[in-house]
Amino acid sequence: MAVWLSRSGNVARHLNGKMGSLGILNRSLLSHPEPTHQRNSLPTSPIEQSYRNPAAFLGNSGTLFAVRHFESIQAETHHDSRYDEHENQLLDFPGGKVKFTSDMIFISESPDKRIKCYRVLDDNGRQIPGSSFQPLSKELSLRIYNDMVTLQTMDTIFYEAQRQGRISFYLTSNGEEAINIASAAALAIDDIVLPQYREPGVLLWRGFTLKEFADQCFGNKGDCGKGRQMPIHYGSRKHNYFTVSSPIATQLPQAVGAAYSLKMDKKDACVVTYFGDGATSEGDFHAALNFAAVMEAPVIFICRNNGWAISTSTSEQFRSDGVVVRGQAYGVRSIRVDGNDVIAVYSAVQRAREMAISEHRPILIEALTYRVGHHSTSDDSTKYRAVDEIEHWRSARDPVTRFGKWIELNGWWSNENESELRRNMRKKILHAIQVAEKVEKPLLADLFTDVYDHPPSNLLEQERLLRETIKRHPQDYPPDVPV
Ligand SMILES: Cc1ncc(C[n+]2csc(CCOP(=O)(O)OP(=O)(O)O)c2C)c(N)n1
Ligand SMILES: [Mg+2]
Repeated sequence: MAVWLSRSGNVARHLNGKMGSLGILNRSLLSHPEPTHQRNSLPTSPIEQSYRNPAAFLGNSGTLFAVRHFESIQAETHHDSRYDEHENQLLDFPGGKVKFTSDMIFISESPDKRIKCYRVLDDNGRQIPGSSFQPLSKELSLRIYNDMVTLQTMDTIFYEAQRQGRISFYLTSNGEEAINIASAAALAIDDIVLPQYREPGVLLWRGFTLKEFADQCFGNKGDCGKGRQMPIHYGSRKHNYFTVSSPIATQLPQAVGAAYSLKMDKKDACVVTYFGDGATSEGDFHAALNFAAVMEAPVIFICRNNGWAISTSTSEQFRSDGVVVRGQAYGVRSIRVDGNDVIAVYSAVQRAREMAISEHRPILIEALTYRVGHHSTSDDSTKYRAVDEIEHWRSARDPVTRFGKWIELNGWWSNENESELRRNMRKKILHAIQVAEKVEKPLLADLFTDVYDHPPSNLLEQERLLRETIKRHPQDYPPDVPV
C-alpha cells in the first residue's frame, strides 16, 4: 500500500526521472506548474499529507480508507485542465503506446459479467432462432451422430471389460462426445492432433477402426504401439494423431512447435491440441499460449472444461472466469462454447481453423461440458461429488440425446434407426474385443526397440536382467508374452 501511495504522490518527480529512457511523448509534463519539491515540503491538505505519510491514514481498515481517500483526490482534480492534458499523454513503451490516467483503478479480479457461452441448440435439440452457425448437411449430421453413438457404446463395453479384468485400465469420454466428434468433423485430415486422453472420438472420426482400438487396449501384436503404452494411450501416424502422453499438458508446447513448423512449410493446415481444465494449471499451458501468440502459430487450443480434474473441482483450481479469459491475457483470440452442443462446437472449430490458417494465429476454445464418468477405472467420483449432479448431466444435458433430437426434428432419424444403430454397434464392438483378446502379445524384445538405432549398453543390460528375472519367477509374469 505504501508503495503505490508514495509513487502516486510523487508522480511528477518519478516521471521526470524516467522521461529520457521511456520516451514520454508530451514534454509538457516537465513544466508541471507545481514543482515537486514544493509539494513535498509544503503539504497543504490532509490529501497532501496522505501522499507523504500514507501509514498515518491507514488503520485496521487501511485499504478501504485509502480507496475512499483516493476518490476524494479524484473529485478535487477532475475539473482541472492540467490533469486532462495529462490524460492525453502517451507512454511510448517498447510493447506499444499506453495512455496515462490519473485515476488509480485496479482492474477487477472478477468482472460483473462472465463471458457468455455460444450455443445453437437448446437443451431439447431445438435450434435457437437467430443463432449464427455453420450449416450441416444430412449426410454429415448422420455421420456425426453415428460416431457419437459408437464412442458412447465403445466406452460402455470397454469399461465393462476392464471391470471384468480383461484389460488393465480404461477411461471414458461420457458426456464429452460432442466435443470429440463435432470438433473432429470440422477439421481436415492434414491437421495435426495432439490429444490429452479423453479424445478418442477424434481418432474414431479419422478412421481408426474398432479393431485398432481393441488391439491397443489389449496391448496385442496388432497395436501400433506394440503394447508399450497403457490402454487408451492411442496414437496413429497414419491419422496424424500424436500418441497420448500421460504427463498432463506436455502436448501443449509441443503443439505450438508443430504449428510453427506447418507455418514455416507454408502448409494449408493447422495443429489442434486438446486438454482438460486441469491441464491449464500446469506451467506448460501458459508457456504454450504465450509462445503461440508471439510466434503467430496456427494452433487451435481446445480446452474441455469438464468441471473436474480427478477430484479437484474447477472452483478449487482457479478463480478466473474459467479458461477463456486467459486467452485474451496472452493475446490469443478466444471463444467459450457449449461443449455439449454439436452445432456450436462444429461451427466454432471450423471458424477457428479458417482464422488459424489464413491469419496465422492461435485460437483458444473453451468448451464447457461435464465429465459424466469417473476420472478413470482407478477412481470412484461419488466419493467427492454429488450423485445428483452427475445424474443431472447424464440425463438432462447429454450431448448425444440432444443432437439425436435435432436430427429427429429434421426428419432424418427415427426410433427404428436408433435401435438398429445401437444393436449393430454393440455387436461390432463385442466382436472386436473378443478377437483382440485372443491375439498374441508382442515380443518381449519389442519393449527395447524403436528408440535407438543401436541400443546403448544400459538398455541391453536391462533386457538381460529382465529375461533372467522372468526365468527365475515365471509365475509373476504374464504367460502369453513371447520371451
Ligand atoms: C504432470 C501431471 N500431474 C499429475 C498427473 C495426474 N493426473 C492425471 S489426469 C489428472 C487430471 C487432469 O484433469 P483435466 O486436465 O481436467 O482432464 P480430465 O481428466 O478432466 O479430462 C491428473 C492430475 C499427471 N498425469 N501428470
Ligand atoms: Mg477436467
